[in-house]
Amino acid sequence: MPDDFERMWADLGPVGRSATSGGYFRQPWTSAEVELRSWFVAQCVARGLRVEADGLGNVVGWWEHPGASGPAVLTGSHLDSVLDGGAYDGPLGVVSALAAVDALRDRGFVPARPIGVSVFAEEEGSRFGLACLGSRLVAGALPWSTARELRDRDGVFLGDALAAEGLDGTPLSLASVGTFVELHVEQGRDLVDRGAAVGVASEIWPHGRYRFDFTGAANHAGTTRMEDRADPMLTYAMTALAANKQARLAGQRATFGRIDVAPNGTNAIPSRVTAWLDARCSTDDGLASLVEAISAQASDRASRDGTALTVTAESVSSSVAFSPGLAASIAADHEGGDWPVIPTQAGHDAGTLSAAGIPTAMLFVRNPTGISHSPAEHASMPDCLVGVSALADTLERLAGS
Ligand code: HGY
Ligand code: MN
Ligand code: MN
Ligand code: MN
Repeated sequence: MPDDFERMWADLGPVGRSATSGGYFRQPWTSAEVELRSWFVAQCVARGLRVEADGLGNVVGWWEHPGASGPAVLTGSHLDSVLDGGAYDGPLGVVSALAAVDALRDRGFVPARPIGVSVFAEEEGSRFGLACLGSRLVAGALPWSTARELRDRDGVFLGDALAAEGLDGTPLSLASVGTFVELHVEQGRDLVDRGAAVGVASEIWPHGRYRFDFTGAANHAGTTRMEDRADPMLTYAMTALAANKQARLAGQRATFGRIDVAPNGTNAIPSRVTAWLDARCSTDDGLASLVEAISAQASDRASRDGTALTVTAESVSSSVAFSPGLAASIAADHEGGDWPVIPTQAGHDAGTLSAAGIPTAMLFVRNPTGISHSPAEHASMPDCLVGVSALADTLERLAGS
């Protein structure tokens, strides 16, 4: 079994990897992500799984053992990455799911219920801006009429990007799914602090993405007196400082990780700065208050700078509480005690499926760097293998007779 995991992991290593940073560029419906999806289909076929691929790039490999019936157990994650992302965020859950199927077969396990291994498309929202796009469409949380009008940074519509891959936007159905389990690399330091190789998720913090459009007046960087400017970059910069302070004081998270500046010239005061706020909070009300406070400070600053501001909520995901019974049963009674049950501030397809009413659980594998969405993300091979056994044990319990 360790061999299977390591071989699969080695297959993925070079796909979409930057020679300069060592990070990954696996944006959805680009060559790297398409290659990964074909690899996944080939892995399913090699295991005799029935492949169900939809019109979005979501794929499930079904292990339908003769006699297996009733609500299916689905496990998996995503293969796309953020820009310059790590190797583990997403692919670890997919490779572990395939390796868990191998482990169950090695154990001679006979599933009483179908088991599916899934890959969901555009989990990161790194291309079309909306995270968990594939799972949202499958879960009915987003209409196709809205999704197909989303544009990437080059102005390409989602509908056209899919059509170029021969995909028509039709989602697969999760009607047969009774439970979903997603294994994921941990994206913070909790498991390192607790000295545990594996943990179980209790909840996902509410989070959202908000577009701040600051407009001012383009002018000459040299001849325009400092008091005569309407500089949207200044308003943006003060807003970024205010957001950081606000989130620190409230014990929450606020990040401006992406900006777009027009006309983007060194010797011109910009006419426009568009900046995207990623905000996360432990409660829905807290998230609303955090964004309100940041927006109010930004507006106040804009009026002092002679600039204008509009704030648009592009997506907001409410708090997700995973099935406590399922989490407790997965976490209980391991060698050395129970596994920690911990909240996460990261979004996941598991959150979308849970919000759609499917009982859902997540397993986390320790990340010794505590760093994610960066090439420095890591998980040790021994910890990954503990994760595979933990996932296999969970599937055995959920799909057993
Ligand atoms: O941004 C996130 O929380 C995620 O990793 N999709
Ligand atoms: Mn991620
Ligand atoms: Mn992920
Ligand atoms: Mn000049």
